[in-house]
Amino acid sequence: MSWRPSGDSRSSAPSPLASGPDGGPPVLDPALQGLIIAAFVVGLVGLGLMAAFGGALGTAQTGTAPTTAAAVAPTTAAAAAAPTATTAAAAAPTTAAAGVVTAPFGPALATGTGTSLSLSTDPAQLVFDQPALTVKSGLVNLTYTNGATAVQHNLVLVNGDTTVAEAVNTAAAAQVTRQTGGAGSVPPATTPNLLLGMQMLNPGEKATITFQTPPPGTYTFFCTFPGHFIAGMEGTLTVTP
Ligand SMILES: [Cu+2]
Repeated sequence: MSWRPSGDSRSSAPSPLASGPDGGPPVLDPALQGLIIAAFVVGLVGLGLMAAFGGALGTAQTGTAPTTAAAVAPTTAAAAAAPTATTAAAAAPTTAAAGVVTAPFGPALATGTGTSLSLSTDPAQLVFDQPALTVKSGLVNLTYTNGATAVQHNLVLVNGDTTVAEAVNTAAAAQVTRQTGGAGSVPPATTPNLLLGMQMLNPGEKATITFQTPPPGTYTFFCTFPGHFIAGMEGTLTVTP
């Protein structure tokens, strides 16, 4: 048992026994046994390395999956963020447009072909080109033109006189902070005594409004652009039987 004192058999066993045989045939050549042990150790180490490497590969593959998932997750998040940003970007104009009146409105609004009526504004002064209109009761197709060169105008028809118009104009002025740009100051469609309202027209712009006249009588129309009604931009609509 002296030939195998410990695990350090490769350095001690071969030198004394392999070089100086004492006559008796060795049961097993210590050198060969050392080689076998060495091969066994190498094999174990190899297996250990393979196991470790395989584990590392498994870990690497396992790590690849999360890496892929992590890559997908941000991509998905980015993809989800993109539409959100797009939606937000699209929502901004939509919200702005929603606060700005872009079409005629009011309980008198109607459709069909009726009596043609035209109205415009002075090119420079804050007045209508006609201070008074007269129309037969019924359906009316009003063509309204902003004849100004630099300011916006609109047209609002109310069931009442100047005092009623002033109240509706105040309701319109309250909308300036809610609506954006120069298209503000349009009264809500639900404003009391409002018969017909419309969006702001830019200089030179024209719009055709079809409405059903109220019962025969005298009504007031005016412009709700800030300051225009106060400046005298109003007129009367007389409805005849
Ligand atoms: Cu005006």
